[in-house]
Amino acid sequence: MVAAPPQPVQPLPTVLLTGFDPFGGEAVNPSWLAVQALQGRRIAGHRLVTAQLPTVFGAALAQLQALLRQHRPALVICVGQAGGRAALSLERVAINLDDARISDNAGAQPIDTAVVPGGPAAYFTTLPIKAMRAALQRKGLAAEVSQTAGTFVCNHVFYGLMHLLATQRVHRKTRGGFVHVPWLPEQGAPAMALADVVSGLRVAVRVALTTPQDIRVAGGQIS
Ligand code: PCA
Repeated sequence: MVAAPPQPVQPLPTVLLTGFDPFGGEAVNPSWLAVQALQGRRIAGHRLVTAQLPTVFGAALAQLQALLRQHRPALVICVGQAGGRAALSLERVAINLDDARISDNAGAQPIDTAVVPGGPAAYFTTLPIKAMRAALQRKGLAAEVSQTAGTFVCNHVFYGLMHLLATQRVHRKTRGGFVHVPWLPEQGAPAMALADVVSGLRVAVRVALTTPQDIRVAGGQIS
């Protein structure tokens, strides 16, 4: 019998998950606490890599760009905190606008400026957000499709991500989007327990990796 030649070990394709550092005087940011808990996990044949982005206009995007170059992920989900929201918010649209109500963590407060000068007004997520919402709700987790990621650093990173994925050839097959998470109970109400945020993100990643075409169910708002 002839021995089979040794097979090269194929590294698993990666999923990049990012969270943010605390901002606005808060002690924690649940987005990073939840994302961090998933470092190294395997989901649907992919390996998760995680990183914390600074809540800083410009610097957050520069770091995200370096991470994309380093990991060439198949899927990118950026996660941020949205105090006041009660559900995992699957963001539909990123707009080309920075308009900060508070300073970022470097003291900057851009007002009415473009994320990418000359870029399109908006990008849609390429995540199957309706299928993600359905799967999250089946698990008993509060989830919604959101029509705005705001105009602070989260929208800035979401827009920058979608612009990079849309314009850089190496990333043409990479899916990406943004999820906002509620406060933790110790930060205020409404809140979601950290364990629920973590399991919600696992569900979100699995559905994004296994749902090529989103389902078509209503998810809009009247106003
Ligand atoms: N939330 C902020 C920025 C960092 C974060 O976690 C936002 O929604 O823009």
